[in-house]
Amino acid sequence: FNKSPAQFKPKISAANPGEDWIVVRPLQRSDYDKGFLQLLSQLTSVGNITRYQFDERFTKMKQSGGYYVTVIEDTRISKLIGAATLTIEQKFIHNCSVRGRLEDVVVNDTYRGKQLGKLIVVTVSLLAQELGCYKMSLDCKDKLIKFYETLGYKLEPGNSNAMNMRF
Ligand code: 16G
Repeated sequence: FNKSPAQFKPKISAANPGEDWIVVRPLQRSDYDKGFLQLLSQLTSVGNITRYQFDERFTKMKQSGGYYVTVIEDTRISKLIGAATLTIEQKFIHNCSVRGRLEDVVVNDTYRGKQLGKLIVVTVSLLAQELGCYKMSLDCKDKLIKFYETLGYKLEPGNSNAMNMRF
């Protein structure tokens, strides 16, 4: 990271998220009932996932390791209002290092202006650094480039074009 954690100097942090009803924590099984999938559907297509399917996927993620699904809860109403996932890729390069990927970042659009996007992205980015990632990468829409730049992410022209093969 180009910005050390000290340089982020966010007014808000996971430990001090600004309002006492905001809690930042890892995803739990019981979040199936707290609107986790409905939240994700504000990002992209989710489908009709049963509790059983959710449970199986949760178990697989726990067993394989390297998945840090982080959520923000509005504890006044027991609903999730933000989420972001850090996935860890094992590498041989950079001395058997690990690379982080920031995935599935979403904040409920009725909670604008509380800097929750910044809160969850900074939290997960610091976690990646703590876990020894040599870099953290993300894909995003053009309109979000500025947002991620304010948090220390950089475009690397000529070096990091996102390409997909959709199946
Ligand atoms: C965005 C997300 C990515 C997510 C994808 C879903 C971030 C930083 N990027 O690119 O994680 O998986 O959208 O879109 O949150 P898709 O359904 O078109 O793959």
